[in-house]
Amino acid sequence: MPELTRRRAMTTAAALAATASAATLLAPAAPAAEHHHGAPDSFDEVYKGRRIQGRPSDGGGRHHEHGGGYAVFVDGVELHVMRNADGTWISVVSHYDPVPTPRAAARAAVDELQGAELLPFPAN
Ligand SMILES: [Cu+2]
Repeated sequence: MPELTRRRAMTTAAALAATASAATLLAPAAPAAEHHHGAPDSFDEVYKGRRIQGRPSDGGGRHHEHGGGYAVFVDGVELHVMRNADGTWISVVSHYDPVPTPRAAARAAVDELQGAELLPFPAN
């Protein structure tokens, strides 16, 4: 069962990497977040069988930014999220349903996708 193996691997990695972020170890394509200005903490979990991750990003040219400074991924594909002025968050998948945290936005996206793959947001 690939999902179970994956979950176990994640748990093991998290246990081994007490200080280093497991997300960094498992997602080498993503840049390390070196500084963040009051951004929410990173997260990494399996929600409804899908891996959701979030971490502060320095906007190092990976894609256009709205000043969010925070990157969210669903199964390794970036989910474009935006922070509203009041501190709530939305994503491209649920633009009109603000939620309190990036993790909540990631979970809402998983709910919304209903198992569909997330397509990479077109970079320009
Ligand atoms: Cu955008």
